[in-house]
Amino acid sequence: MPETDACGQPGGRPRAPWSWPLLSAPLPLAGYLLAVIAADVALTGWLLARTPPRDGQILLFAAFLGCGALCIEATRHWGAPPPGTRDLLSAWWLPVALLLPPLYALTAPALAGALAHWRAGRGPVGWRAFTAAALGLAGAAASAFFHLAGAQGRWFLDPATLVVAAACAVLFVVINAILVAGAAAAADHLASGRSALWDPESLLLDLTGLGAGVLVTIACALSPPLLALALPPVILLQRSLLHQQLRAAARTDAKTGLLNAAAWQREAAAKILVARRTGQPVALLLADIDHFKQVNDTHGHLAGDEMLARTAAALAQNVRPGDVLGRFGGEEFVILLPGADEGEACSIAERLRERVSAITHLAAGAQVTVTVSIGVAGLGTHGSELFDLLAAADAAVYRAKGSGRDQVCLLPPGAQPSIPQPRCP
Ligand code: GH3
Ligand code: MG
Ligand code: MG
Repeated sequence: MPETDACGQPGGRPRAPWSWPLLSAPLPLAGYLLAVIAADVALTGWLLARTPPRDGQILLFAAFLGCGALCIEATRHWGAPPPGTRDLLSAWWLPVALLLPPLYALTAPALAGALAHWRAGRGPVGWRAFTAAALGLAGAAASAFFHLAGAQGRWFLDPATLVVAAACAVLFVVINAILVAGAAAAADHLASGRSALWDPESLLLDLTGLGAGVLVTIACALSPPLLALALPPVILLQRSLLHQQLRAAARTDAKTGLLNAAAWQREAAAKILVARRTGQPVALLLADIDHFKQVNDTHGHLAGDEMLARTAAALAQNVRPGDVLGRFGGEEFVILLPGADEGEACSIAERLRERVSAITHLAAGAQVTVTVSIGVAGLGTHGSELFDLLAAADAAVYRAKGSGRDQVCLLPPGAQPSIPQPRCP
């Protein structure tokens, strides 16, 4: 878990905090990340001076670290998961926090982070150091709280102390989430940071990690050798969690957060099959950014990428949940609109065209804007296969470009793009 994704929104903008190398990050973000890392280092030094580690504790700590290392090893051959991927290492950090003094919870994520970085090359170093520090501080706070509550002996048999342990687990997640959301805010990404905190899928993952962590803690408090029994199920959970996230990433276009072309095609073809069976109308929009090469040439490719992401976000915000939106190619987007006939599709396309033309981005003091030309095609009118709709929408885009760009076009069935035809109302 809490290598929390603070910014995994479709068309996530501005840049996610982890995409900045630490030293070239904007000042507020770099300052925030360094402050959290410095707090972690300073607290570690202070705790080391106050509570030197003891032999028995070091042995237990090494056992938890070993379990964490085995979890990392069990998935490292799948390659480096994208930053923001959640893991189940908290299943080991929570017991460290509850069963050992706060010093250990503070240092465990940094050691595991270094190992993950060495073995699996996971994530940008600055972000990796920050997430380890955030996890460490959250773990140390949970640990201090639990020890202050005075849990002793066979505490896991006392329902009241079990509730305190669960509360500490929640505290661990909440503090970590707040620290990560702070980075998102410092990267001018507050809205996405908030949504990441309350995203139901993320909450479920956090609860899974917490549940596993509490169970491992109880097993280990009963008898440390029981860790050997806890290890296989946690590894299995970790692998399935990572597999699920890698599958999701494989469907997604990294630059815009939309479906990539292959995933879009699969999902659109499935929706068309359903529509053909049920007789529901379906329309397809193909949107192509106008003169995008000029945007790159004038303002640079980074500004071009930013406009791509902003265009994707504008489209995503203005379609319905059942619509299928994807990045089709370089500066082309496709949207399948189940339930929409051609008239409705033209109105939707017109609305999308307006929204995109309202986007502005400041690049080196210059305002960047873009427009789109959108081609419309309808199931039945332009064919019964996805390929037919794509071809018809492409021809309509071609017409829109020829008629001056920044417009929506629907061609009658069988029309050639070079023959003048009326535009959408
Ligand atoms: P038109 O109005 O006729 O569509 O003109 P255009 O310049 O948009 O079309 P053209 O096909 O000539 O150029 C597309 C440009 O899109 C060229 C390419 O460099 C740019 N592009 C494609 N993918 C990306 C990307 O991921 N990032 C950036 N920044 N540019 C991209
Ligand atoms: Mg194009
Ligand atoms: Mg273009």
